[in-house]
Amino acid sequence: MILIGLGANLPGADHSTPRDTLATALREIEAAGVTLVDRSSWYSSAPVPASDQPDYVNAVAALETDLPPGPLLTLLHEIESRMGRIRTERDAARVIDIDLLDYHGRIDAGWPILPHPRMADRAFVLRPLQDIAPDWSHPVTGKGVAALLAEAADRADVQPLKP
Ligand code: PH2
Ligand code: MG
Ligand code: MG
Repeated sequence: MILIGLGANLPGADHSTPRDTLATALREIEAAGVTLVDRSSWYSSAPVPASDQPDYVNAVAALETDLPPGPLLTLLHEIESRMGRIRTERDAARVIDIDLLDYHGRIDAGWPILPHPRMADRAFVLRPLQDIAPDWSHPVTGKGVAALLAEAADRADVQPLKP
């Protein structure tokens, strides 16, 4: 399974809402020839670390593709740029962020780092991930998604959006 995390907390270049931006990004991924296998619900989450940024919309999707991790992440970054992402400092508010979380359980310390180095303690990733992959376990520690979520400091701040 290939898992990506999506997040947004600023309106898009075309004034789209964060949720519409993420939905458009998933269509762009499909238009690039990558199969969208599944998508979680949309979640609202407080920014981590806590700040006065707007709340995020987060989701996780499962993909299928023959692209190796590097070219896949390059494609995801191209889609971010097309949607108006401007990179400033780390954890800055953003129009869109698409992260490669897991690539068939591969472990890699190079680029991209796999699994995503901060996914294990982020409820805004783990909660949507649990929707589509409740049996997922962390490739390095073997811990299951439910156990990781129970330990995540931000778990109370992640709530499903109304449909
Ligand atoms: N992404 C970050 C940093 N903090 N907080 C929330 N709630 N959601 C995110 O997607 C997020 C974040 C860096 O990518
Ligand atoms: Mg990120
Ligand atoms: Mg990113």
